[in-house]
Amino acid sequence: MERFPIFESYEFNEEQKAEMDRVGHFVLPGLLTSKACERLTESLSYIQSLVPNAAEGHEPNRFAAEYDEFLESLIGHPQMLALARQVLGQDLRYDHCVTLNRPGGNQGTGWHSHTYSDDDPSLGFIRIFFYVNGFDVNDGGLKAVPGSHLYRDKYRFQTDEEFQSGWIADKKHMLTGEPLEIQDLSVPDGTVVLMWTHAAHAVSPRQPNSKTRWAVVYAYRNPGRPSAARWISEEFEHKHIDGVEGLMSLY
Ligand SMILES: O=C(O)CCC(=O)C(=O)O
Ligand SMILES: [Fe+2]
Repeated sequence: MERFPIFESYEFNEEQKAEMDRVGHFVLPGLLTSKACERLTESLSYIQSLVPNAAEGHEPNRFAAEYDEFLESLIGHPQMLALARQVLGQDLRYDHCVTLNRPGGNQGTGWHSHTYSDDDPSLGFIRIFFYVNGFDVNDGGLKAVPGSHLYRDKYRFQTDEEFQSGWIADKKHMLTGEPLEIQDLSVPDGTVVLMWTHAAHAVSPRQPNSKTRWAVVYAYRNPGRPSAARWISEEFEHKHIDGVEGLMSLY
């Protein structure tokens, strides 16, 4: 597969890394090149067309990179790996690639976090979200709670109010002592969002008349623990993919 730049230039040094570690997510607005957005839109539309006839246990949205060569080629893209390593350090593994396309009227999702190495924060797990055509508040919009990732808790709440009274209310930011608060994000086309997997997040419903929100997430982690979200078929684990040598195994 032909390689071309997927990211515009960006800054991610110690200052940005410290923010990521304090807040739990980091937004890189408009990071994706226009060619990357074009190719991603094609690939994500293709995956979406396969969804109605999905094979249970090997769904095209959940094993997306196994169904599309361009999505596959991004797992080991040098710019993708450089970004993942800026957060996780050198020793990492690929974990999953899931499409997050949300057509008009999509219900979004309630508050939750994801788990990995819950008792040992020295092992990290990040999600790299590509929001190809962005999103607005209350229109397939990602919501987050800065500082929530430091708790490494697992929960599920449907509404903001339930999450507020059921979990947020008695929590303080572990480093700053500030009360925790819900943040509604709004991002332009081509935005990449990095998120520690333990961070609380939710997605608002997509408005009925809005076009499909095209998005995909790539996950990487430091090896050392089993991973619940490691959606890789055995065949794919052993496939030769440029740039992915040594990154596919669990440990
Ligand atoms: O659709 C999104 O923006 C995020 C969905 C989600 O909760 C996830 O990928 O973990
Ligand atoms: Fe999630």
